[in-house]
Order: sequence, then C-alpha cells, then structure tokens
Amino acid sequence: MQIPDPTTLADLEALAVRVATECGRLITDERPTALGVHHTKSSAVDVVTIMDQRSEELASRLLHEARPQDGAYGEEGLATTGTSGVSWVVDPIDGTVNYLYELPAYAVSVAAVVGDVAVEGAWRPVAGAVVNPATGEVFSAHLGGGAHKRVGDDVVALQASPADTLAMSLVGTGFGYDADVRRAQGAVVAALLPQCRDIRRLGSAALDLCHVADGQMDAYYERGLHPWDMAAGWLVAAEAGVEVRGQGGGPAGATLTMAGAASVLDELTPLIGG
Ligand code: LIP
Repeated sequence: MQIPDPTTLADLEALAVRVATECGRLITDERPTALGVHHTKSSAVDVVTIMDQRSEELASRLLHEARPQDGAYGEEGLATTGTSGVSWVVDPIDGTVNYLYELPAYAVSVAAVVGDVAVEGAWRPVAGAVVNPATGEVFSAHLGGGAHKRVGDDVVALQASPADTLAMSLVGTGFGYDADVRRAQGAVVAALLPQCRDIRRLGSAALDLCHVADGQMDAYYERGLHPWDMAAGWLVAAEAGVEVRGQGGGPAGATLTMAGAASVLDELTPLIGG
C-alpha cells in the first residue's frame, strides 16, 4: 500500500471535509417534508431514502471533479476504479434510520483509503471526515496529522477518554438488520452489560468511532460493518490515540471493529468473541 506524502494527505483531508460538509448541507436543506423510504436492501428495516441517493451522487460528482484519477465506492452503489492508488469510500448518510426519524445522530462519512477496499484487511484509511449536520460537528483526520473536531469556528484536537478498565467504560455498539443476527448480537450485549459502566447504541458507526476519539464514549465494538460505515471514523479514532482493532487483533473490518484503550479492548475481546 503506497501512502501519499504529508502534503497530499492534508489535501485529501481538506477535500473529505469539503465533500462531507456539502453533502451534509444537502441532506439538511433539501430534505423533503414528507421523507419516506425509497427502497429497502438486506431486510425490511434496512432502508434507503432519496436523500441517501442524492448525497452519494453529490459526493461522487465533487470527488471526481477534484480527483478524477481516484477510485470511489459508496453504500448506495457508487463503484468506480481509479489509477492513482487512492480510493474514496463514502457513506452518504450513516445512521439512515436516525435521519428518517429525525434523531440527530447521523453523519456523512467520506474517507480516502489505500489498498483493496474489497478485501478485508487489505486496505487502510489515510484521510477522512465525518460530518453530523444536525449538530454541526465536523470530525476529520489524516495519517500522522492528528484528529480534530470543528464546530463553527471552534477547532479542538481530539483526546480520547482516560478510562482504562472495562468496568468503568461507556461502551458503544450496534446491530445488524437481520433478525437472527440481532438475536445473537443481543445475547452478546446482554452478557457484557453487567461488566461495563453502560452501553450506548447510537445508530451510526461513524459517529460512534468519533465519539470514542472525542472521549464521549470509552469504547466501541460492532460486527458486520461495511468499509463506508467505519473508514473515516477508524482514522479519526486512531489519530486521536485510540487503539482500533479487528478480529484476532488484526485490522478493523466487517468481521469486527473495536476501538478504545488497549487495556479495555483486552478485557472486551473475550466477552465478544474477538
Ligand atoms: C448503520 C451503522 C451502524 C449500525 C446500523 C447501520 P447505515 O449504517 O453505521 O453502526 O449499527 O445498524 O448499519 O445503514 O445507517 O448506513
């Protein structure tokens, strides 16, 4: 995997921020008054709205205009190969159910990655942004550049929480859209609940990872994520000094993504079959 030079990495972060911000503005300003479900995917509760599609179309156009030689992949079908060695991974609305219900925990996630995003463990994020348009929070990072949160004109460097034991950790997680998968995931979280401070299920992996980076949660884990759910949040967390792992201690990915202090992840791993 060829890592771009630091100047290029900073430029990639700036582009990710611009694209995620403009898509966030679109899904806010142009949300129809009677927003409904356009179609469903893996199950009747895995929903897509017209704004998911419009957001991804806008991201695709802006990214291609800026860097036509890059690849791009998105949750709603965007799939173009590139020649530059950099690919973009876009979740046009992460937390679509929250967006549909107007719960203010959804985000546009845009990440630049290197490697083969189609193969778990064969890619890694190098720049990215996660924008929650409902709160105005703009989380962003590039490899080696630290992680930051912007709200309006205020910019802060992200610092993870000091929690170093599972018992004192507020742990985020999420669930799949298939009933049988959720049944098994529910059993795991039921066994975990008495062994940590508490559980939070916010509904957006991108924001969950950014909240760990920001110290608003102490740890997070989830199985079944797609690259677009977690690519940008992975980098924001890692650049904030958070340990981000996958199954068996490998790279984060669909099988398992977990984030937190190393000591907390060491305690969490056997409880979730990591
Ligand atoms: C969401 C993920 C979240 C998961 C939800 C959903 P989507 O992505 O970010 O972590 O628990 O079930 O999959 O579908 O809103 O883009």
